[in-house]
Amino acid sequence: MSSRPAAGPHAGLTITDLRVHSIAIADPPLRSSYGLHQPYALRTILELVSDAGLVGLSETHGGDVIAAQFTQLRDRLIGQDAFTLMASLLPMIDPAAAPDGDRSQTYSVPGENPLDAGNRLFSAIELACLDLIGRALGRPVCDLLGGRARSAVPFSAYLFYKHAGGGGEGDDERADEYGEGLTPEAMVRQARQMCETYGFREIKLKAGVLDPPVEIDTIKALQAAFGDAVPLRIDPNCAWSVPTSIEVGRALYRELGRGGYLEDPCAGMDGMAAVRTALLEAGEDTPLASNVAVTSFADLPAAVRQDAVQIVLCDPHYWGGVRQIQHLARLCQTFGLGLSMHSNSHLGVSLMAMTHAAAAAPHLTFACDTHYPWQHADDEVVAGGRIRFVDGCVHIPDRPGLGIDLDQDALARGRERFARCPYRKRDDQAEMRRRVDPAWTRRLPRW
Ligand code: GKR
Ligand code: MG
Repeated sequence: MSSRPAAGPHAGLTITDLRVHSIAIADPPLRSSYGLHQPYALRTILELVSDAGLVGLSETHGGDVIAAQFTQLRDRLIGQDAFTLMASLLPMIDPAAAPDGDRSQTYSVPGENPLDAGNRLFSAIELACLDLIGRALGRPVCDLLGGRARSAVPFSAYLFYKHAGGGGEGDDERADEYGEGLTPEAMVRQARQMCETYGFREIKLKAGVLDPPVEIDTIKALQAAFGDAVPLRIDPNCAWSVPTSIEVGRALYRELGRGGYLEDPCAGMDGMAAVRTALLEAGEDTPLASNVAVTSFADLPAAVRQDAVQIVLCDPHYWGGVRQIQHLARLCQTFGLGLSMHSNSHLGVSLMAMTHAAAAAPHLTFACDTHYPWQHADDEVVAGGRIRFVDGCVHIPDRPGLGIDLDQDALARGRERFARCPYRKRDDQAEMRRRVDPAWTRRLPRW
């Protein structure tokens, strides 16, 4: 049988090119257990071009390695039909073929486990394909996925302990919008400012940075400031031992128990399971969430068997794309797990991908994470500028595909920034040594 599409108005969308843009965007000095954010975050913007002159967009993490991987893929994509292309790439995300290895703690960049590299490439291409198809059919991406469970997707305020500075370097240094944030009081200020600006109604604190008692005080101060109506979550990215995780979990039972969660307190599935067991034995059912112990479908059976994770943090960039997020949502519902969404420093193309993925996942049980407030308007590559939040939500635009276009001048400036800056991969440890402590090493557990 011929695999050629039948003739018709949208008979096929033949791929004629994949344009890969490595860009750098200013990033403030945010802290985590991985170290310190560099003055620029690296992103990759993809343009998937069809013979009809349509262009599908995508954004994912950046740097030289992934750009080279996309360039290598290019020849496999050219000449294929966007409607059927992803089937030929499916082996890249086959869970049965997922490489074995420790997904929990050994890699140096959060969310970018080398074992899941195939998923990340597949995700980015799938998104560009869907944007392309959406443009051709005149339908939003979430409608191509079977329709939306919601048109407005809620996001959460994402607080970071931070040093003074707004990101960028030299002549390109940016104003420090949020100021230094290294005390509970400063973090309450940061939260107020972010919630007032964006309308967020849930708050996440990136922890694993200061001594646990200070981080406990920060959550307590946030709870006192915002009250019970604003759920709180805390994520130390595995910086704590099992006993410390239990101690913090118990100290924050009241604060996290109201619709919040404890995210990746310690490393590894066994550690997470031990924390869960101890909390339950103490009569405390604070759910544990993860984007470290669980980063792919291959991790789910053990997570469920061991009751190690009660909330999965999906990410359309990492889990094999927006369709896989729908599958994941159904699985989470089946096994009684919650679903939330992870993020990393990103621009508006990623934000819209996250929004469409969340819109098309009926079982999404928390507001999604986003780093978007930390990025600067000057760096946005979306035509028309920054995506708007209304009451903490991003709305699905009434436009085809992802609903956005690229500003080619802004994209060119992003490429120039990438060419100028010395960073070629994210390295929070190197930046921590450069700016804060030359002897600093990531130790797990630190406390
Ligand atoms: O931006 O430093 C950061 C975060 O630590 C990020 O990279 C994590 O992947 O937000 C993420 C998380 O929830 O672990
Ligand atoms: Mg996390």
